[in-house]
Amino acid sequence: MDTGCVSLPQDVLSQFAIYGELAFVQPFGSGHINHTYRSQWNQAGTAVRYIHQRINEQVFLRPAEVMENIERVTGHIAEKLIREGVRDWSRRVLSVVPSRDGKPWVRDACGGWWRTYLFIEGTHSLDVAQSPGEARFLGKSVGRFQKQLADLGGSRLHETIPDFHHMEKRYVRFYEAVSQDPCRRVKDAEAEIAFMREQEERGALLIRALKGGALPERICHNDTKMNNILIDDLDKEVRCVVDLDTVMPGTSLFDVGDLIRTVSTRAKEDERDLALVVFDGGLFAGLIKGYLSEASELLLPAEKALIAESGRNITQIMALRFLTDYLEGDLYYKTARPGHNLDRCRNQIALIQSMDAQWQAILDMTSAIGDGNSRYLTDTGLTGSDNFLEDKE
Ligand code: ADP
Ligand code: GN1
Ligand code: MG
Repeated sequence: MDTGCVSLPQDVLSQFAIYGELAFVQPFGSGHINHTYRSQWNQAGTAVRYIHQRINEQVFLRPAEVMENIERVTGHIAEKLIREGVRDWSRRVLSVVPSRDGKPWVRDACGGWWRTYLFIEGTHSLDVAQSPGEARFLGKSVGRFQKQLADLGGSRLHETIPDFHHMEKRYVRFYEAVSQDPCRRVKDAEAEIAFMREQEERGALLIRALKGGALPERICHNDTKMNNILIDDLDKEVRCVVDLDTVMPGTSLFDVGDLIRTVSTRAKEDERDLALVVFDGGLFAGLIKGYLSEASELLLPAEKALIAESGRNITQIMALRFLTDYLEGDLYYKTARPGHNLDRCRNQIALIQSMDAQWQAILDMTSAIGDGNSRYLTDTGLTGSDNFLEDKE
């Protein structure tokens, strides 16, 4: 749910430091949280495009802190890329376009907060991965993102959504929704509620390891689902990780976990035909290979040991969040049809069940990749993994 001006007001656009004549502006992307638009301008005969977003204040209670984090993070990465001599650096990190009075946002007449980024041309994002090679690029990009931020100096980043991946607190809210049942929907979700109850103890593993100090706190993205990663239209390599609202302290495992959740299946997150929601070993292997090729030097053994578990864990927290939102009356995620959140929850549960059916093989594959031995695997026992074995470097 959201309040304020949802369409992009002209007077907001005119307050950003953008020059030229506006050609058009239209809604853009398939994100669940912010309101996103793309505009095109004529700047002395050249068409230039921008992304504008109204920050969802229901979700991000302190937009100024979100923008402070984003400016620090993008500034740090840009500086690094320029130092390294990367010529197309402005396609590899988001660039915040300030307001005419130098702020990273503009407020609208309803009090809403808007920001603008340069549109990264010649890229697209995907909701499902097509091949192990593509999965490898996606994994690589998140490993690189974690490395780029490992040496960010200064104070701790703001927690833009406190306890975002705190499974135990998510369960407290879930149980409240079940007991209060404000929309009388519990009766339609009994099997899913029972499944989530059974999984509660295992689900707490990651957050307990982080809070107990067994896992190091790192700056992470916290929302690395694949449509937050821009892929170059021509060479199909990843150019830029976007949607930086949740970049804040966490564990590296939240990010690799969300990648596993979204990249290791060929089914969309809201696919209703659950027979299609299958964990694909080929995509998974490509992804982990790419991720470790960048992140391996950074990660501690305790983090590496939980990589497979992280995929299951983040899938579980998403199943729980979709189900809670369904029970609460679809207050958080944008929905396009009745029961959309329940469909998403069922989809995520099916993915967990598909992982469980191949669990030992997933663990074996993960450690073989970690040890650099995956090429010796001939029969992995994973669905779709033959693709990976054939996918040469
Ligand atoms: P939400 O928080 O609602 O998910 P995002 O920041 O992810 O919003 O933006 C929605 C979509 O817009 C992304 O999935 C991505 O495909 C696209 N996008 C966002 N920023 C840019 C950009 N600067 N250049 C090109 N595409 C972008
Ligand atoms: C939301 O903003 P978007 O659509 O990239 C959500 C993520 C979920 C994802 C599920 C701030 O991501 O946590 O994993 O939906 N973002 C927020 O698709 O809650
Ligand atoms: Mg997004």
